[in-house]
Amino acid sequence: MKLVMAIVHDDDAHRLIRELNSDDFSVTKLSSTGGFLKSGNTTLLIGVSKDKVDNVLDIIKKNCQTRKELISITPVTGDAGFISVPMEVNIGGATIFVLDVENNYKF
Ligand code: 2BA
Repeated sequence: MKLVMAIVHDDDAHRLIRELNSDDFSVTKLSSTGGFLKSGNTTLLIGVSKDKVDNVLDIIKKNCQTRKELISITPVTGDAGFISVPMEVNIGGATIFVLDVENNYKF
């Protein structure tokens, strides 16, 4: 068995969960926060048999878009005092980790 851990944009999460559930995949949704942007994102835990991993990855790929966001990085000193410098950040459609599951119990 494998555990697919997918970090996705909040705006994609609802549709993605619906698509996964409609294909009979169980999903646990965790509210998470990106360490860099410090804004909310969604982490999904999906336990699946090894042969279904590609199926899950396809569904995630189809339902998650890449985005660009403008952020202000650490202020620097300018003539008018501290100014913030805008920086464009590419946020991936989904960041995915696939882990081996040693055991899976349900009590
Ligand atoms: P954040 O940490 O808020 O990062 C958001 C986006 O900011 C990242 O998009 C990346 O494009 C950029 N970024 C992150 N760290 C950076 C840095 N030190 N310098 C410049 N730009 C930086 P993604 O790579 O698509 O990541 C989206 C979210 O997925 C991340 O949100 C984080 O919550 C998670 N994530 C990404 N890679 C991870 C990893 N290796 N381990 C754990 N979580 C990860």
